[in-house]
Amino acid sequence: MREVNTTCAYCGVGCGVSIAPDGKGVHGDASHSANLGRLCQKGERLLDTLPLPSAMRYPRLHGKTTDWDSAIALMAERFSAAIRDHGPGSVALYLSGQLLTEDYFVANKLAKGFWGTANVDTNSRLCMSAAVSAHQRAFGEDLVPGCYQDFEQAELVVLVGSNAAWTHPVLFQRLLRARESRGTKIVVIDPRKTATAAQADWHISLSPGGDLALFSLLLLELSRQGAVDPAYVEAHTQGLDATLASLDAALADTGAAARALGLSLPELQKLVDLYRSNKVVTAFCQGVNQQVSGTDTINAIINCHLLLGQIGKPGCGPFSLTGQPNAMGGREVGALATQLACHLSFGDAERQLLHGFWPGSQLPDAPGLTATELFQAMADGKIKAVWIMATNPMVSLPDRELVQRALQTCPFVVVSDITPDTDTAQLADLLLPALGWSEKSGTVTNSERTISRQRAFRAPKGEARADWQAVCALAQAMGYGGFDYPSAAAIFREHAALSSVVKGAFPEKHFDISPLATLSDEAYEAMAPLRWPVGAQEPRLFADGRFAFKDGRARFVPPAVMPSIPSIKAAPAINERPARLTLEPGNFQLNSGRSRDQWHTRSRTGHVAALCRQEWEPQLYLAPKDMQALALKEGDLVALAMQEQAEQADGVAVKPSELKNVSKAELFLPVKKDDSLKPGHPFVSMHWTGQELGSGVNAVVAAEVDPISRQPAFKGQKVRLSPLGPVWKLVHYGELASGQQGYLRQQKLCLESGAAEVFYFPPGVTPASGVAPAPEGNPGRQLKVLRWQLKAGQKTIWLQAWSCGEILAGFNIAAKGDLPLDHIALAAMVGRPLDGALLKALESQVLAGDSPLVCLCRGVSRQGIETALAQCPDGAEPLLWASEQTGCGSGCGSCLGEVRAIADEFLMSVEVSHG
Ligand SMILES: Nc1nc2c(c(=O)[nH]1)N[C@H]1C(S)=C(S)[C@@H](COP(=O)(O)OP(=O)(O)OC[C@H]3O[C@@H](n4cnc5c(=O)[nH]c(N)nc54)[C@H](O)[C@@H]3O)O[C@H]1N2
Ligand SMILES: Nc1nc2c(c(=O)[nH]1)N[C@H]1C(S)=C(S)[C@@H](COP(=O)(O)OP(=O)(O)OC[C@H]3O[C@@H](n4cnc5c(=O)[nH]c(N)nc54)[C@H](O)[C@@H]3O)O[C@H]1N2
Ligand code: SF4
Ligand SMILES: [Mo]
Repeated sequence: MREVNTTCAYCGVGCGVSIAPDGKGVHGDASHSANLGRLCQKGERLLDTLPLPSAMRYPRLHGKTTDWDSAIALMAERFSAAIRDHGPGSVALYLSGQLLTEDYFVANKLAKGFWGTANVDTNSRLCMSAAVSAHQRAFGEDLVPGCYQDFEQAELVVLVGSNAAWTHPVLFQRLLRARESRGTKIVVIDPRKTATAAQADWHISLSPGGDLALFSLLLLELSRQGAVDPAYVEAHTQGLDATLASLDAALADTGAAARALGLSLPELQKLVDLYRSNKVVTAFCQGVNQQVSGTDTINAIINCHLLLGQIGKPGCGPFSLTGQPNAMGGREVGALATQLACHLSFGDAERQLLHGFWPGSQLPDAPGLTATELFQAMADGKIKAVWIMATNPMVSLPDRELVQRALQTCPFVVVSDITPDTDTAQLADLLLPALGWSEKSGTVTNSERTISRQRAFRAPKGEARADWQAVCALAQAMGYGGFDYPSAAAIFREHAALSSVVKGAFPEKHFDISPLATLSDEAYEAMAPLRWPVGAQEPRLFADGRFAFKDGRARFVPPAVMPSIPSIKAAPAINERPARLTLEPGNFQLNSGRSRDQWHTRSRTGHVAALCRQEWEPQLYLAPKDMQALALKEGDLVALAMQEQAEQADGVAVKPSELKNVSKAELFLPVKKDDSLKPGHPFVSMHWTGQELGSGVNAVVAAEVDPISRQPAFKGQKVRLSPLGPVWKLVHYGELASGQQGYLRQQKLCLESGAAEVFYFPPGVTPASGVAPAPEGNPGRQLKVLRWQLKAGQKTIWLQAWSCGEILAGFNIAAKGDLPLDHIALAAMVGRPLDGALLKALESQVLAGDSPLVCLCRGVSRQGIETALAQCPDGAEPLLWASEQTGCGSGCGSCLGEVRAIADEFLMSVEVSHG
């Protein structure tokens, strides 16, 4: 057996990973051009994610196991009937950037080619469609010009609306190393001071939504100050004058416009100087794509690069960071409702070409419904059968309530997933088990156009099938020819052959993988990562200044909607207002995005304890000024609702008595202070689902769409925030039932060992102190109950423990308001003999909050040791001092090594801060 080289399952960096011959080890593939051997935390933990809490092995119809033949026969019947009775517009596919290119290719072929509907959209609509539209408008085709080496060869890298340190970590690490070796400057434009911004040379904390105005101002100033490459503009572009003229009028007062964005004139000038005197890469992601003006903003960025002639050359260019591992592959095969295969559009010649290529096909003559339009049509009863593959729209699409209504209205919902637990799978009529990463085989394309193989290295259990196999089975059952592929390789060859035909007919197109049309099965199996256009020597597109329009010229694109200057007045207004229960709607604009260790709707990462520690539970992060203005303390609960809904309501905060009938579109979140935020712009991680929150974050995010790309503007949702004050929180440890009822929200935590569950209670409601029922399967077991309380400053913490035969069987900890706890340390106490020492340790750990306990014997936490060290007099030996002051290490002494390490670390940090 040999190592298997495959590609990471997560982000669009597309790192190569090598799997040890026994399938038990993973490391970065040093030969892969994307990562050159490096991996991030998520990549390192890939194998840990594979055992799912409940994997899907067999098809299920309305919850009951069925077989594939029956499932496919039923699908053929339902989809055929819908098309026959209601037309091709009544069926749809909703796909995902986590499918392989081969899956995507056949799905698109089935719907667009044979069902005759363009109702094929993908979660890339929520992610990349603004970039797709902007590329098409500027370049004539959806093309990312640069490659990752540009990040290393640039003199300046500007990251706009990208938290790459967390979301594209390996690429960001490449950038940091380049800075070390050659002094690359890094500028981050983000309203939040993210982990990425914290490492930048300059963080521009722009007013949210200000990017279009900023890059428009930059274009104007560059051109006014003569920083133009006239030869380039003259030879390779068109539309500059018209673009400048239209912007001139909108942004006449540069100073006022800059100030409104939160920038001084000298700062704007600094940015102008940086652009005019450096080779610049401008990389952008969801902070730009997920705006109402997303497409215009990307074109504004591209405009600046065209003006400077900084495109198609080493170390410069606009760079769209793709989100998912195969968002790019989906775009290549045309699996968006707004395009056909191979970057074709819906013109007659293009449709003719495809018709000729797929005998018997009938192609739609207009774009289909985009993601949000599709679910609206579904809710309106217009879609009679839908197949959702590798995405969880109940959580990820805007307006969860609408999505739920849509899935409940649609008469036949098929969902293909690797687990039946997702919020979407629970609403399916028919569930199909798909092969997941490690079991499936095919290709993916990353952000820099590199196609790499994903290879199977584990045998699937049960009857899960590759998504392409399920699609082809349905197509054949519906009587369509051309779906009898023997392998993924055969599909890939057809994709490449189509690219060859398209290139022949439209030579101006740049997407070209035609040399791969003749790959043998063996060559496909062995295929090393390669970039398209396949066969080109030059890794960048447009090196020759030729773009994909017939005339070869790139387009300067003026904004379709002129830049609106976001007002920064909202922030002081909140601050001036006296604290009161409900703020008027409109004062809060909710920002949402990714946390470091979780992947999207958590179906692949929420069960790995190590990936859950960074953020145990959903929280609403708030700027300190907002906390103050609303008289909120950390841990207080707030109710969050969409502004639209708030406007209909009477403007009064939820009263506890009304909480029984809370609207679905309301979220209850504890708040956490976050210095990185601007007032008025709270942040929440997008990852939380019905399993943790009883609902998803997008229950309160309706997200207007960008009129050009139809991408939802997730990043700027107007919300109403109603403080509910400190409420009772209870955490239960152990496998027993906690005996709780009447809570507002409950969530199981994912721990390496042991179990824990968190409960939040409505205002005015206290947790039950009843005896926990005996564990299931052991009804006769006698439990002893112990109840007591602890004082932590002003706060009273209630404890209740159950012992069974002198063993601690489980316990509850409850308090009103903030209750930080070290869940790992506490859960580990369950199952130990309940003696005085354990009780003492338990109490100390509770008082230590979420600081881990170091000395178990004396109950001293890391925090306690650090507090003592901070008071250590000069000349005293820190270890001895800490031990004397806290008692740590004076019991069994086994913690002394750890105490010494803390003391050393503490001394180091003191030296660093002094030196
Ligand atoms: N850990 C992790 N990594 C991932 C993923 C994941 O789920 N988890 N998902 C992958 C996918 S599919 C995607 S699309 C990418 C997304 O990668 P990113 O786009 O980097 O991630 P986000 O956190 O969605 O948003 C980025 C930043 O946009 C900022 N922002 C909000 N509003 C504005 C604005 O008006 N202007 C500007 N300039 N910035 C703004 C936010 O504050 C946030 O810091 O991540 C990929 N990588
Ligand atoms: N509020 C807010 N909402 C957002 C965003 C945001 O920033 N803020 N970001 C948006 C963006 S950029 C994105 S990309 C989306 C992501 O949103 P989703 O696509 O909904 O998120 P995932 O959790 O990745 O869903 C993938 C599903 O496919 C399943 N799966 C995994 N592998 C396979 C396979 O091989 N075959 C099949 N059939 N199933 C598989 C997984 O178990 C999971 O249920 O969320 C969007 N929604
Ligand atoms: S950077 Fe992205 S592709 Fe690379 S290992 Fe991390 S998650 Fe995987
Ligand atoms: Mo994404």
